[in-house]
Amino acid sequence: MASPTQLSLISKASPSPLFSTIPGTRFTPPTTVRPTSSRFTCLASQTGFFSRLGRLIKEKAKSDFEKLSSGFSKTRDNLAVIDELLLYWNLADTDRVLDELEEALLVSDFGPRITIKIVESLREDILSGKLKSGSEIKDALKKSVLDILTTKGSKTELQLGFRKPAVIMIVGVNGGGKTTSLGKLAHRLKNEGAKILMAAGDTFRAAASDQLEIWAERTGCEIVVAEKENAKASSVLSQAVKRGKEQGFDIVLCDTSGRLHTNFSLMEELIACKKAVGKVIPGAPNEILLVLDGNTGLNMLPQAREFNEVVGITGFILTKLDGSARGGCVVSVVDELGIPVKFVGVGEGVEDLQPFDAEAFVNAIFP
Ligand SMILES: Nc1nc2c(ncn2[C@@H]2O[C@H](COP(=O)(O)OP(=O)(O)OP(=O)(O)O)[C@@H](O)[C@H]2O)c(=O)[nH]1
Ligand SMILES: [Mg+2]
Repeated sequence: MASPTQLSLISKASPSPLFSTIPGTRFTPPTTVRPTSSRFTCLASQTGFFSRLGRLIKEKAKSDFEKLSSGFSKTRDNLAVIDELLLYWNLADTDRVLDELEEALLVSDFGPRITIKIVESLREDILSGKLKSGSEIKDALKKSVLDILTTKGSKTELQLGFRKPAVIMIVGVNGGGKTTSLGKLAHRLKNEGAKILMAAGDTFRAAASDQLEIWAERTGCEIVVAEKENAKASSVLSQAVKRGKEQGFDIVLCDTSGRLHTNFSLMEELIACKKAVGKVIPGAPNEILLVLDGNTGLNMLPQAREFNEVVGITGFILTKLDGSARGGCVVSVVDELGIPVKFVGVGEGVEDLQPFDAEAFVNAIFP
């Protein structure tokens, strides 16, 4: 196991407006900072810091509909045929229209189970006379999708508990977008005044910690990396969380190496990481977010099931939706696993991680 001396705390400039910029020092009293209306200005030790932080981030997302909407443009294009179908809909055409609607949902990776459920419920309501026009059918379609997302994956806000620091672990298969998502998440949380420590838990590839260091620099966060090669990921994470606790960080964001969900020993390493973090702070990690590549569509389902069985996933981050026309997988993954999508990645820039909002999503794909 790597000893604490094998690990170094690389202190990057930390120009948080609310906290001391000197690494390892206490918070400056909030009274020395002029609060702005959009910023959260309360210390973590005060009641509700984390729940308010989660809520605030989610609320901000609502005002950034444009970004979410452009991220889903390819999926929207796939589904545009539905508008054309419904524009000229009449009762005699019901079977043909529903067949084509079914096809459009399948092409966008809603998955057969959800697609059939939605289409059959529409058919019933049309035949019983409950839905009488194309626009009523479209509203009912939107409502069905929204109902799935809100009943099965309603807790889309980050759940960070009450103890400082909160710990978030980012996990997933190779190349899904873990490190990038961690960097973007750090940016969002830091913008709301949280003091963030990154932990370079991907000890598998030498370049991995360099990549995270670039994100630390870009976002002005501090980072813990292993000094020696082949350090155990679990020791890096446990050292980082200790550091976070001793030095008053609000949130420790833990990167991990990419692993195939079918690789038993690598999946065991994740269990070790989770345990190591929990030994430092009982109850941690507060969130284990599984990064899923939107381009893989329905193939993400077995990955999600396996990761969930091994470490217990608390939420998904769906990445690369900007390049994917398969955005329906958002719905199938929530429906199949009953775990909320918490963020969606809609580009490679620092601002391109959007908190997931079910209503905004439905309006983005069915305008
Ligand atoms: N277009 C787009 N690209 C993304 C998004 N998220 C990540 N990427 C890109 O995907 C590639 C892989 O991202 P990483 O963050 O390195 O993925 P990772 O899961 O950490 O990879 P490993 O550590 O190798 O397992 C990079 O080129 C990212 O810029 C996204 O939401 N949209
Ligand atoms: Mg990575």
